[in-house]
Amino acid sequence: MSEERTFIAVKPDGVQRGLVSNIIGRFEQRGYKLVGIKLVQASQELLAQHYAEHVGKPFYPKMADFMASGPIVAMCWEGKNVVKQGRVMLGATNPAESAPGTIRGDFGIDLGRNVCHGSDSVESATREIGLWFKPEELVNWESNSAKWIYE
Ligand code: YYY
Ligand code: MG
Repeated sequence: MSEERTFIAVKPDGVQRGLVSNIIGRFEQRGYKLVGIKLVQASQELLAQHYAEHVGKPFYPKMADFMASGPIVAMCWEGKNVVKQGRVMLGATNPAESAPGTIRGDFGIDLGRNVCHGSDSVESATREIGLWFKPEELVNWESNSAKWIYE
C-alpha cells in the first residue's frame, strides 16, 4: 500500500455547477482515501504561490481572477500512484482534448473553465498540500476497505 498523496481542487466553476459530489465520488469509488477537505475562498497571494510557474504569463491574471471568483473545494487524496492516476482521471488541461470518462472530458468545454485541479508530480503535490493545508488539517486513518482494494 502507498502513502502517496495528491492535491485535488474543485475550481469555482465546478463548485458553482454542483459537481463537487461527483468529483469526490470518482476518487472514492476508485479506492483512494480522503485525508483532507475544506471549502476555501482563495486569495490572490495563495493563488500566486500555487501557480508560481504561471505568474507573468499572458493568461495568468484572468485565470487567477477566475480562481478567486468563488469557493474552491481543496482536497488531499491518498493511495498508490494517486498523483499520476489523479491526472489521468482529470484528463488533458484543455477539455477539448480530454477523453470522455475523464472529469474535464465529461464536464468541460473551454480551457479556462476546466473544473478541477490535480498536482502534476509528487514534488508538486507535496508543495501544494503544504500551501493549502495545515498539518493538523490532514487526518491519518485506516480504511477498512483497503484489503479489498489492494492485493
Ligand atoms: O496543470 P493543469 O491545470 O492541467 O494546466 P497548467 O498548464 O498548469 O495550467 C493551469 C491552469 O491555467 C489550467 O488548468 C487552465 C489555465 N490555463 C489557461 O486558462 N490558459 C492557458 N493558456 C493555459 C492554462
Ligand atoms: Mg499545472
